[in-house]
Amino acid sequence: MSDAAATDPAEQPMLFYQPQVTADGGRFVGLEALLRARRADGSVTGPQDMLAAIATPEEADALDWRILRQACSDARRWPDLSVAINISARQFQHPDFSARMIALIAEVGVAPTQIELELLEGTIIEDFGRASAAMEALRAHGVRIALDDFGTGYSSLSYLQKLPLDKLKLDKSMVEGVGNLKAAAIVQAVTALSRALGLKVVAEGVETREQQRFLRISGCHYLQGYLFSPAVSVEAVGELLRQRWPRPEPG
Ligand code: G
Ligand code: MN
Repeated sequence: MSDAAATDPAEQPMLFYQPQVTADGGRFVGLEALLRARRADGSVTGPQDMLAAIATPEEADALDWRILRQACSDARRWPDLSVAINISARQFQHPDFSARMIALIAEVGVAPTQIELELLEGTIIEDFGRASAAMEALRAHGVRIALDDFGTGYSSLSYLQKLPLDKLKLDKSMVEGVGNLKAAAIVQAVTALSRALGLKVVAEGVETREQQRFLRISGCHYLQGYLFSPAVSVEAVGELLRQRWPRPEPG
C-alpha cells in the first residue's frame, strides 16, 4: 500500500486472506480479505490498535478505500478465485459508495465478478431502501453481495427474501453450536431456506471434520475456517494454491 499512512506509522495496514473451499473440501473457490496490522519489526497482529488510533472520519475513510483498492488489486493475482471484502457501515452508507466502488474496479482492472462485498445486517437496516438500491447497482455490474455474520443480531429471515443478495454467511457462533440438536436444526433450516431462495451459503469458523460433515450434509455450498486454513499473507495464498488441493474429507 503506497499512499501516506493515515494511521500510526508504527503499524501499517495489510491484508491477509482466508480460503473458502467447497463443502467437500475438494476445491479452493475464494478468499476473504481480513485486515491485519504489520508492526515496524515486520510482525503481524490484529488491527484493533491500529483502528483505535484513527482520529477522524476522513482518516477512517481513507483507510477503508485503501484497503478496498488493495483487495481489488490483489484479486488480479487469482483470476479463478472470488475475493470477499468486509465493508463497514460507514463506508457503505456513503451516498456514492456504489459508484465509487464500480469506478475503483474499472480503474484497478479486476473482473467485477471476482469481487464480493460482505455486509452486516446492521449496515443494511439503517436505511433499507437506499441499501437495496446500492446493492442492486453493484450486482447489475457483476459484483456479488454477501450477508455476513448471519446468526448474530436479529438475523431476520425476511431480509433473505427482500434483499438483493447472492450469499449468506453463517456466523461461526452458529457453526460452533452444531453439536447441539436445536442449533443444528436452525443451521439446517436456514441453509435450506437460503438455498430455496437461490442464495449460496458459506459457513464460517469451521474447525472440525464433524462440523464439516454436518454442514456439507445440511447443504452449505462453501466452508471457511481453521480446519482448512487461517488467513494468510498474499505470498502464502500462492503456496496454498500450489499445495495439496483437492483435499477431500477423509472416509
Ligand atoms: O466478522 P468476520 O466473521 O468476518 O470475522 C472473521 C474472523 O474470524 C477473522 O478475524 C478470522 O481470523 C476469524 N476466524 C476465521 N476462521 C476461524 C475459525 O475457524 N475459528 C475461529 N474461532 N475464528 C476464525
Ligand atoms: Mn466477513
